[in-house]
Amino acid sequence: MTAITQSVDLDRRGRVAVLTVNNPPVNALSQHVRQGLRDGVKQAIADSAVSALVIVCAGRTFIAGADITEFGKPPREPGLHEVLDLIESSPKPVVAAIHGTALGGGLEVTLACHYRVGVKDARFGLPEVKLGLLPGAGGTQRLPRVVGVEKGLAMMVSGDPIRADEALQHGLIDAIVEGDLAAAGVGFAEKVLAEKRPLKKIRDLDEKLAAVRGKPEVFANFRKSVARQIRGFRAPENIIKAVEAAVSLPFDQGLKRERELFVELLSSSESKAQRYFFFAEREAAKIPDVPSDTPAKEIKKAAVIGAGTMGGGIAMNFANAGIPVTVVEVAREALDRGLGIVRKNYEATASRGRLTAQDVEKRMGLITGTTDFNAVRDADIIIEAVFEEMPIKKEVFAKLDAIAKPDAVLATNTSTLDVNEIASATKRPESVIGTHFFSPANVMRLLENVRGNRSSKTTVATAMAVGRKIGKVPVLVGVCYGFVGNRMLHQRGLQAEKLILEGALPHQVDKVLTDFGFPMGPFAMGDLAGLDVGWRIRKGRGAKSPVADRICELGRFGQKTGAGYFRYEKGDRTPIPDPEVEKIIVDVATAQGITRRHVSDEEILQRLLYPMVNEGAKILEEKIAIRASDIDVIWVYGYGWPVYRGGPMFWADQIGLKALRDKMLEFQKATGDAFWTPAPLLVRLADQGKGFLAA
Ligand code: 3H9
Repeated sequence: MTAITQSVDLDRRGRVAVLTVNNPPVNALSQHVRQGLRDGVKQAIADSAVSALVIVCAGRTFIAGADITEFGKPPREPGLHEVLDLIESSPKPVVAAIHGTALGGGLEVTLACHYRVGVKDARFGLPEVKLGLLPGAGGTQRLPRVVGVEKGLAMMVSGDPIRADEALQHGLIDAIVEGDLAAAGVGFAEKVLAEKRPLKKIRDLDEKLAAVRGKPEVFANFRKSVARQIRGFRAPENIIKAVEAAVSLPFDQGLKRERELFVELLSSSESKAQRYFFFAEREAAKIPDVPSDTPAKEIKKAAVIGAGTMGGGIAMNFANAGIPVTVVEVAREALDRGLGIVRKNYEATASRGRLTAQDVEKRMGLITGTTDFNAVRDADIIIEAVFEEMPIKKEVFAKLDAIAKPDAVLATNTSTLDVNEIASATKRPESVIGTHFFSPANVMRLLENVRGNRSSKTTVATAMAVGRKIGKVPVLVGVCYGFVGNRMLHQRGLQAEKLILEGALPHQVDKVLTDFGFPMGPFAMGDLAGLDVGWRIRKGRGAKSPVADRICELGRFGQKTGAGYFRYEKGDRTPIPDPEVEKIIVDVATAQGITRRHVSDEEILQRLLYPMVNEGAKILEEKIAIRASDIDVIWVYGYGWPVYRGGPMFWADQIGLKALRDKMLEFQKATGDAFWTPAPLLVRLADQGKGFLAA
């Protein structure tokens, strides 16, 4: 075995050379990997004792793509194209032997090989779109030549990988192999040699491209089918253009076009934000004083207290992950209703073809409903999702304390209440933590794990691990009213209310945010969630929100009553501006002596989002969030902040904190409202010319 570089070895098995890439953790195509592949392939070609080559990877996966940390830095030789040219033009057959995930540049390496074999559980994909990029090493030109234009477009625009059986069916791999992978690769290479199979170069294939040549409707239809899903993103359109080039241009010219389109994306703000976010998401898993080797409790059984909308959704997460879960409710009727909704949800998914009837039964089989609190006795984690009232929560926790196993994690799904106070109802506050799910709990990816003053490291590590296990993106936060997400959202809500009194209308406010990239604005969101909830809470507390109160007094509770801030046609969720609401707004403004004026879209955006950033700064200073990027992860996964704008803190850094602070001061001067006082951290960073992320 010869070490070509620190990450690539060359070995010979009979007449087959085996190049092994070993660049943990994911075998990214760092400079030394590219060099190792180039020099290793050259050596093998030059070696007269070698008749064929196999490329294989050590560790947990085949090459998972370009090394993302190298993007934005000066390019270093050799480029990936040079390596791929060399592989493709090798006079000796090159076979890629694949396990784990062959992604991005990794899949592109295999597409330059003459043959590809993979193990049964390997995955194949071009996920560059998720980084705001396109496959820039020939992927847009080669993939459609193998799998066809429509399949290629679908794979590249979604970025989702396909399984080995599907890859085989589409000709993306030549065989599924078993046993030792390098040996299987060598065996396949021997077969190629013995059968004198040709050097299959994907660049020379044309049949699947010819099938759509002169049929622009194929692209037009594709664009139409993904229009909603790609709104606001830049990369998908460039991918489509690159594939159009594959169809209309000779291979080398197509590659040139791909390069231009790639370079355009590489320097785009969207890709910069998406690449930042890739690392932000992974960073959120790291907790400085709870290292990754902190023992987490294994969760074999879970329990949820409360079979309401949240409780049912939370239970589904466990069932989906194959973990048995007991759902406890006080009354049989409420329990049956809750579990009935869970079943309806699963059946709806099955009717869309995304679950089989057996899956539905299997998952329902993992959920046990009961009215007997003692049934939680053997659960490793118990999540309380009862009514949002402190006395009730404390009563539940006192009960749990008496029943639960000594080492069980006791979690509360509170969205506003003090986790420390809830923990004080037990004799084991170290086992108590908040697990704040977002609605619908079985769909939304965000999980705010709320660390109490006394939550133990094991409790924290367990809540983070279980979050990942059930498919969530857990972010650890501290205790404060509303935690991170809702606390920031509240600031936005206050301004939204003011803006409509000053002169904007709900649809204008909402449009500014949907144009920015949010799936909906604050008023449509209120209508979706139901306006009556807030109204009842306000009445209980003697609080007022004049416009919202008047709307509720008319029985307009939002979508469920066909009207709220907007009106809705039967069976349609499209918000339609309503003159009746406009009249209420104008009346309230008049009663408050406000002279309505034209409010620009720019002002709306600044007034909605700057206060959120300011609150984020306070949250950071209070150490409620560990780092600025965690706040961004919360906003992207919990509130639909467009990922191509990175998140509020990243976005603020792009604007520049000085400009942001100055604008806040301007609003403060104009209104005399202390609301606009910039947070001390914001002021400090602005003075130092720094950003939240570079701080
Ligand atoms: C591309 O290929 C462009 C081409 O077209 C060529 C153009 C010329 N680079 O996710 P994990 C790190 S674009 C650098 O927790 P998992 C990651 O940050 C690329 N680092 O593991 C983490 O570090 P840390 C196209 C990378 O098992 C550690 O590896 N490819 C890269 O849950 C473990 O990652 C992609 O977009 C990278 N490419 O999932 C694939 N990838 O431990 C991106 C990962 O310090 N990667 N790291 O936090 C993935 O999707 C997942 O990492 C993967 C493994 C599925 C592979």
